[in-house]
Amino acid sequence: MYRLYGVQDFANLVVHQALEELGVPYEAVFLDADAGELKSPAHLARHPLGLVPALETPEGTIFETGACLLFLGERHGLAPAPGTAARGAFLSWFVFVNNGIHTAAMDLIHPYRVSEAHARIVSEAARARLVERLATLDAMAATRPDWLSPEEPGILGLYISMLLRWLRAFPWAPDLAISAHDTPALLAIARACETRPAAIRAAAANGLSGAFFTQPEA
Ligand SMILES: N[C@@H](CCC(=O)N[C@@H](CS)C(=O)NCC(=O)O)C(=O)O
Repeated sequence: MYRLYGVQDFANLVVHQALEELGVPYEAVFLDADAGELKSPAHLARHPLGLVPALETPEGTIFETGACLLFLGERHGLAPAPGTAARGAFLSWFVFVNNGIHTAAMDLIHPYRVSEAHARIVSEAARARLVERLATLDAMAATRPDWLSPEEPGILGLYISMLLRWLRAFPWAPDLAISAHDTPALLAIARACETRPAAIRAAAANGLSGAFFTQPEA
């Protein structure tokens, strides 16, 4: 039995969708960030930085979105298994998304964390990096590897889809938003993901409906 700790529509969304797609037993626990529950001793014991997601597993609690997804992927599927021919390529692109796109998305959305005085410049620079990296990712996705295609659900497609939601819905300034429609191969994956019953169920638990990945409302 897994227990996923999160806040509605935070990064736990994608872990929630993976758990639901895998059909493994889990419980989702939503914390109240405004009430300080992320910084409570109980949550700090799960996540040293007091962030989400944190995933309680039979072997202990793990944190970081990428770690939670890779852990579930190794155990249950939705990714090439360790030791298979596709694992190396899959890992390369997964880490690229986690390290190159997720982190840049944070700067697009929360540039004041880098510099309050230069928030616009930080967000614009992040946007430029994201546009370039998304084009690279889109070109790869257009080759439709088994582990990243609209036909097959997977942890990488779900992860990319959630990030596309954020880039469109939550940039620091509205004119810096990035549309999934600029990256057709990624758009096709996000469209497929947002119509899967499992992803819809998890999205609903996070208060989301409609085209929550491709046409999100902030
Ligand atoms: N690199 C971390 C980032 C975690 C993170 O920043 N989570 C955000 C939600 S998307 C959070 O918990 N924010 C609450 C806060 O900043 O207090 C991961 O991928 O898990």
